[in-house]
Amino acid sequence: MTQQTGAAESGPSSAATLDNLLSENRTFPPSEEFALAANATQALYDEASADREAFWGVQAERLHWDTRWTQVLDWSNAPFAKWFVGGRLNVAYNCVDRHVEAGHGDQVAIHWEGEPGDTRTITYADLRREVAKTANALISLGLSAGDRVAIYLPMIPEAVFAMLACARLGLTHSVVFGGFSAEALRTRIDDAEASLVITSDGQNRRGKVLGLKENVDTAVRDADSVRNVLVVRRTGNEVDWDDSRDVWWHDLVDGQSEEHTPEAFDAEHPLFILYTSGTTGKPKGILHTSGGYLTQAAYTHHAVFDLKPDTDVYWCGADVGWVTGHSYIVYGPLANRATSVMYEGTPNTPHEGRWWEIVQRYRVSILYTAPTTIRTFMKWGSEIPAKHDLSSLRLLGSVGEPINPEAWMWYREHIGAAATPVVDTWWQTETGGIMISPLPGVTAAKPGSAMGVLPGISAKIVDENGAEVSRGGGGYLVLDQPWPGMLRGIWGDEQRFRDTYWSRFRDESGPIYFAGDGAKYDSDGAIWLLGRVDDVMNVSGHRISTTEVESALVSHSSVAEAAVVGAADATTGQGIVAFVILRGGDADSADEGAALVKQLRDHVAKEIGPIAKPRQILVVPELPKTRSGKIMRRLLRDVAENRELGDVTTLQDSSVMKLISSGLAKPG
Ligand code: 6R9
Repeated sequence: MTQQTGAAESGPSSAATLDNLLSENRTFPPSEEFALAANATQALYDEASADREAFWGVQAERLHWDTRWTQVLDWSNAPFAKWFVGGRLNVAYNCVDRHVEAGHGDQVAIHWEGEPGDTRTITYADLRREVAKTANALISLGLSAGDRVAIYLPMIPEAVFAMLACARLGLTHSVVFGGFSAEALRTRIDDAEASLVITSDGQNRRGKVLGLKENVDTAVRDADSVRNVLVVRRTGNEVDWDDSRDVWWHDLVDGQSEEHTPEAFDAEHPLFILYTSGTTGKPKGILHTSGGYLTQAAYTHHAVFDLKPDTDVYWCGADVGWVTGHSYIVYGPLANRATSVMYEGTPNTPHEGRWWEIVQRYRVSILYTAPTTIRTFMKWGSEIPAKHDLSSLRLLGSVGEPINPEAWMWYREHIGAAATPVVDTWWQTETGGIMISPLPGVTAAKPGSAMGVLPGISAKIVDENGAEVSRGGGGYLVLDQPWPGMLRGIWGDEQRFRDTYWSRFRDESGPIYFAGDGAKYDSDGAIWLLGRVDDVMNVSGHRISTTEVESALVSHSSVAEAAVVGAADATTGQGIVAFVILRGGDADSADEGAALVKQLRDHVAKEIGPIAKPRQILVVPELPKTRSGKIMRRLLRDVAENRELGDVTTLQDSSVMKLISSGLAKPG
């Protein structure tokens, strides 16, 4: 790996812990009872390997198609895939109406719980009405198929109504996480040229009200594309109002007709854009389309989470602002007629047992969350979940970053009564749905491993020349066959799409997809994910690019230069550590220095969002650079993680590291 330029400088720092991981030999097969009743059995692997495309054709039958496809896959124009060619469907009809038509209108779709404790119960019949009304409202605002809509909302049911109303009308939504700043929102609105922004007055966060509408006001100030802002009243705080642009949700949506006839769209009609961090400061608008995406979301949700729609209560603790929320709060579960829990707030408001109270109240049987959340619960102590009745849980899932075996064990033991299967699911915004995961009724899972590729998916680990590594070997994770939920491009940037994902490796049949993750096979052939090999950090499961944070820092007038690394963090997976060189004279005393560091942290939060706030900012006199001027983040990570320095011979000036390390010895 060390011969690769970009990758080597910032490769996964987990080499030391890897040996421990790979000696992990505990395995947890499903109980006989679970295996016997499981949705997915060994037969699924056999069917998929017999004929992959036919297999996906069968999976697509989970959906209602107005017009059946004529060809499962057209890969003739790789890397631009077409799945279910000629097929037509309506995504929202598949997630809502057809369940009502089949007699399940009274089934609860969403048990929603607000942070302050208010609740709403939304049946499939309610959902059908709300989505129809919202769709009619969007029509009345002059929107039509192909237009882009930015959705900037907290975790309230209107977020789901809005997404589904867009899907129903063939509008392409771009959900922007409510924790992002006005600036981040503006970039995303501009890039997609959204004509409508849907937001709320504010959001509840740890018992406080945070303004959302005010961020939108800032973001749309010079956004020519935006004609209207549709505002849900959630928190009741005062908001500025522009009569020519702003519309209250309750004024517009509530009075609409509850009837709306869905139109069928092409399988490749754009469903959504979701922005994710890349290795440059500019986020990438990942584009997903309809038929293939929904097929994979529904199939994986059925097979990996073993959903039994008549009896299960499913809860994915993500936010709709991330891809996990798209595929496993909205599209997958609703396509499968799940009864879900949706929770607005933070896990420790008003107390650290809030999640377990919710599990107990709704008898949640399937829970899906991220390792960072699990580690937080571990830190709070196992006596907290122990006070609640969690006996309804029968399956646990993890996503977002590698899960360390201790966290996996704790999750299974303290949340899953030492009995439930735990599925560690690897996938990305770009993949649309889960790619690598145990099947809960089949796989004997090892704590910390995502185990193997799902039936229908093809992936391997290759060395820098693209040759598959042998058991025990590590390298780069690639996806060597197209899959239905795959991204169809980066919005407005075909070249970046090719360069980022398809230019690194190819095989005899064409380009193959480079995931940007390091991985390793253990001696049994199980897959262990090792983290990103590019300049992307993973903080609490959120992808944040080092460059993005560096750009934010140098946009502050006191900063001359900045280098940012992700350092191992016991709770968040990685923490953001920034090294900054100040412009002369800005922080002459220790007090001034401390005040400035605080200012810088706030500045990053304002530019990107609170999730990008550096854990630590270290003021340094110099940064380590190679002769070609590339910052050696690997060395900075050594410093940030208090390790012996690695090889410094490629440094232009090897005394720099001494300077940095000695500077850090000082308090502050
Ligand atoms: C779904 C999601 C994608 C990146 C991915 C990888 C990391 C996600 C993981 C995992 C190890 C898992 N990642 N799941 N690493 N084990 N089970 O998180 O999408 O936000 O796009 O992040 O997250 O590094 O490349 P996204």
